[in-house]
Amino acid sequence: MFAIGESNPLQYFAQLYADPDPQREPFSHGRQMNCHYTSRNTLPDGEWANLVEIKNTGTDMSSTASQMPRAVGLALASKLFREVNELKQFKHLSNNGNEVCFCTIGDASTSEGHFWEAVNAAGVLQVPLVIFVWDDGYGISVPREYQTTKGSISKALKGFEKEEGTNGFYIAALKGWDYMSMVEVFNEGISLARKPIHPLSFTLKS
Ligand SMILES: Cc1ncc(C[n+]2csc(CCOP(=O)(O)OP(=O)(O)O)c2C)c(N)n1
Ligand SMILES: [Mg+2]
Repeated sequence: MFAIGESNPLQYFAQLYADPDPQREPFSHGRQMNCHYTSRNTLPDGEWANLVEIKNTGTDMSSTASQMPRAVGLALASKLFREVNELKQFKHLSNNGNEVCFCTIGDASTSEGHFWEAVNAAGVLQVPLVIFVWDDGYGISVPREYQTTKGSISKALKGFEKEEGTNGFYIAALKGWDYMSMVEVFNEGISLARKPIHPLSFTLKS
């Protein structure tokens, strides 16, 4: 968030010390723990901001994996903007559904029910969602082998993998310490997610 100019050290410490001042702590006004960022999607008068021109971040929440159903919803919104003609007029909310939702989660948090509901729904709906599991081998002090079947979330997800003629999704295992190769895989994954796929079609009924 510092690198993309969406936060700064003053805001970081304001959130850490639960500062209620919205100028210093714009993300949650002191209500959340540190590193819970979000971007404002409305203007002071309550109207929608121009979401196409800003970097949009949906806030994390303290219950691990609770971001997952919201990530599916955001990705589904993008798909709807792509496919539903009646939504094309809202040019300030979406660039014709070209957005990809990039969502991150810790390895231990993949044990939560929300995670499994979300990956199943994403595999069926074929929405532009990229899920990045930060696998550091621990959930606080619990080692991965006591937390995840086969000690590997990519192995455990194998049955969800996309095959010729099926839905599902692509799975890639990366080296977390090799930043440049991660960037390459992210680029590839995001391009794949952005490709139009139409296994389900949506129509807006009044
Ligand atoms: C639903 C829920 N249960 C328990 C916790 C307490 N808790 C906070 S972080 C954490 C471990 C998370 O581990 P992991 O997902 O691997 O993320 P990491 O910190 O290792 O990146 C737990 C159990 C929580 N925040 N929410
Ligand atoms: Mg972890």
